[in-house]
Amino acid sequence: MAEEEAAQQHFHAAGATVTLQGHHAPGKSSASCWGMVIRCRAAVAWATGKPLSLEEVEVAPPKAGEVRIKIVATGICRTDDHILEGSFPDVDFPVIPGHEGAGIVESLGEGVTSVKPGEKVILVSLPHCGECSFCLNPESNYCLKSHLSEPQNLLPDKTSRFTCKGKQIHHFLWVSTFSEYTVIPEYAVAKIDAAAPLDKVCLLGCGFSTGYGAAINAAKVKPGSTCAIFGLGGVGLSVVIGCKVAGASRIIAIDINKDKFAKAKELGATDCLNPRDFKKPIQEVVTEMTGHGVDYSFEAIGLADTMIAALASCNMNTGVCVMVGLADSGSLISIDPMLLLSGRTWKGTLLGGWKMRDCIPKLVSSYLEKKFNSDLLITHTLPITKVNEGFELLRAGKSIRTVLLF
Ligand code: PAD
Ligand code: ZN
Ligand code: ZN
Repeated sequence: MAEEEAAQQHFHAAGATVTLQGHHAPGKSSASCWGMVIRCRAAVAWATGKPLSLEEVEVAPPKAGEVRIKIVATGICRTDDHILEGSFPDVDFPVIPGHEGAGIVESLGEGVTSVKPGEKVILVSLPHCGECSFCLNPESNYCLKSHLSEPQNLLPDKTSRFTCKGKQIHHFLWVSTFSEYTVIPEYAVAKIDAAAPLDKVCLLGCGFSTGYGAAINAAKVKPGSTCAIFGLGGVGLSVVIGCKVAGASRIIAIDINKDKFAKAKELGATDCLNPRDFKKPIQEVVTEMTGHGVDYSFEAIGLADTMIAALASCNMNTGVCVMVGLADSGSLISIDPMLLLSGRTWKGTLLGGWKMRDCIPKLVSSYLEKKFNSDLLITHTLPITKVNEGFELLRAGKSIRTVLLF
């Protein structure tokens, strides 16, 4: 006990005091927390429907095949709000949410070779085990270790690395980026260029990559084509960026919050529509505007009605509709089968279809080469202590992306 106390130390990181407990591994730098429990700040969701609570948590060292990461910045995505509402499937409480994060490798479990302490990384909520049949399929980005197949509320050995006030806290999609330190399997870590600004590229961990990839990979938008995007949050506006980069000639941006239109236009939208300004259904408006409907439509809201409207907005023959928004778990859609019989394609995408671990480093390089400007999505930057304010801004429709800093 006395020895353990003697091994306790404090150091200052990004303005925060982090307490370490345990012993230094022989040969490791004394500045590292190798093999020790770290006490740090995290935003914990104790139950659904409650605000997050900022707590001191203990983060155990990584086990074999795991990496402990110091989170530097994390975005707030609507999916995190779905957890708080209890509408995201199969989440166990208490939980540390957050899945749009970037950070620095702090220490490694046994056998980890692909990253080193000090390297910059983005945490990927869609892992890549590299062994399952989907990982081995070059066309697929869905790994059978992903949450929808096997809940990622605990690490693969079915234990958590987080405790708070003597209670076990669950991981979210393994990443839990609302904690100053987090532990995840090596195959959910993407190493990125050391020049990347973490407070900006964190968005590539979810929202940006999802929307951009929905246009580039899922729809495969062609130059000169027409597109309609339902929902102009961080995800929908990233679809707008993707359509623009792909060379679409007409990009119709649709939202019930007209305050989103200026940003949509800045990013490449040619037309902005508020369904509440029209008497007829918005799919009829889009069809009339374009002759027979758009070539590609996207739903980035998560509502059954707008999913059907998006489907009916693309042309009945070669139109492709991509579903991106996350509907409440258990909700159902009913459509007229004639919508599909004449040839329309209706599909969904997780994380924009990217094999995240391989593709994130390339997307970061494209960001650094200024192929796209995802910084324009960041409307607010707040300290983690103001995490609930970040959620309020999102719910009030006042932010696109808030980046939280530790
Ligand atoms: P957001 O809340 O920032 O944006 C949603 C937008 O939709 C807002 O601008 C709303 O005003 C608008 N909206 C709401 N209702 C309507 C309506 N009836 N008609 C038109 N517009 C409307 O969310 P976000 O951009 O962070 O995320 C969007 C969805 O995508 C959300 O459901 C999220 O959970 C999901 C998502 N999916 C993936 C994936 O891998 N498929 C990844 C990340 C996020
Ligand atoms: Zn796999
Ligand atoms: Zn997300």
